[in-house]
Amino acid sequence: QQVEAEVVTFSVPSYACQRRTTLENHNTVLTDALSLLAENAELSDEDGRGVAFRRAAAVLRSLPEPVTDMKQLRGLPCLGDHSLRVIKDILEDGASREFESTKQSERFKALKVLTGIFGVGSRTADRWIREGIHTLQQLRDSGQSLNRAQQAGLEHYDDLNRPLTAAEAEAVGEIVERAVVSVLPGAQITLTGGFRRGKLTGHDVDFLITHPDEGREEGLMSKVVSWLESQGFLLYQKTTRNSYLESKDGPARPPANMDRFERCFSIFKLTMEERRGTEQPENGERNPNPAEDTLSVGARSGSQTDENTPPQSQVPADERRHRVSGEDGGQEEAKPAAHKPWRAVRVDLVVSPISQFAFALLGWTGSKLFERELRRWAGHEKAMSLSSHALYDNTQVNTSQSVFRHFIAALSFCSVKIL
Ligand code: DCP
Ligand code: MG
Repeated sequence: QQVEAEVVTFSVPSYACQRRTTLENHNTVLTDALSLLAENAELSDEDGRGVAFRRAAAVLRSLPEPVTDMKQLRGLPCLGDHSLRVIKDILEDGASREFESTKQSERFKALKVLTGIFGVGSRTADRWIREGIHTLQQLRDSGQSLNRAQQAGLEHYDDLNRPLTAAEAEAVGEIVERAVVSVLPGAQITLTGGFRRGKLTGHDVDFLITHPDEGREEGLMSKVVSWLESQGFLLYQKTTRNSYLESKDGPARPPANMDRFERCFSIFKLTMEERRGTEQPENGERNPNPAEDTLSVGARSGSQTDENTPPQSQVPADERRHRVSGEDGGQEEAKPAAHKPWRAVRVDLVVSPISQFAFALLGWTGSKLFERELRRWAGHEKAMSLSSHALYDNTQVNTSQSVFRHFIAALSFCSVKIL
């Protein structure tokens, strides 16, 4: 950061994974606008534009103070013409017409509502909108056939769109731990995703499961699912099997973005008892009003994280509570729980063999932009391919030897500690 003719300019590395970004965001107005435009692009299947806006938002989020003058942005990476135009409008006119009109547009609102249904992606939502369906009621009245996931998504819409608190994530963690330990003692579960990065709220809870003896994790997922089902914890589940070793020539290189671990997309039924378990007052007394009770912990909502917030283990517990900044623009307060003694919660379970655990943990800690940038950095700057399964040295034919050394060396360039 230098002072140049009274204008503070900033210096920021190009890749998000090379930057340390705290949860404190000094440019929320700008990042909220760029994040909404990113979301609109993603929902319109314009991924390239979406990533460009996400990268621009991430750069602004990493700045140590508010931007007040376009001159401060000189030399910053990832700010394309389109993003600069939006920033300029906000700095000079107080608002971006593109941001305002997108936010108000019927199409954007309908895409948000419809893709808010678990199991509905942007293509399905687009098809429905073209058929005149913009609201949940119109969808219910339309007689459209919904698959099992979408039916569950529609049924539990309000719960699944209400942010989860860290206390609720912890309560889910206890259930998953009981399931895993009952069916395979010695197996280990790790919280991943946004809650591992120290976010105070999330849209789901993600877990990675492994066993210290290679191979013992095989068949684990179906047993865990059966246990959860038998105890009445599952409202919905769909398991996809591990396809990493399918190629007869050995491990196939996984596609750049998705991993091939055995994975269970599920919706848990989290009862008031389970939720209360993690926030029991010390004297053992319970709040007579359960709806208030569950929202008393971590009720400060909004999304907080960024492209390279350190994993939770690096953030002191006290700080986790208090550091708040907006990631996706949301500063929405958690609404009171519905008047029923349970809520639906999206939970993702992933099983990894111990030999791939480090890569899986890194890949599932996120954020999505951080992962994307880390892979781009590995590929472009280090000639390596990083996935949630392995790291390949693109310049070597047989890569198995030196990979881990490279991996650790690579991580030392990033503000990530995973082991
Ligand atoms: N992930 C990824 N690419 C995807 C999907 C997931 O890299 N297409 C990784 C990074 C994510 C993690 O998995 O951080 C978990 O995915 P989520 O969608 O659950 O995202 P978060 O947990 O980060 O946020 P949220 O609070 O919305 O759950
Ligand atoms: Mg998550």
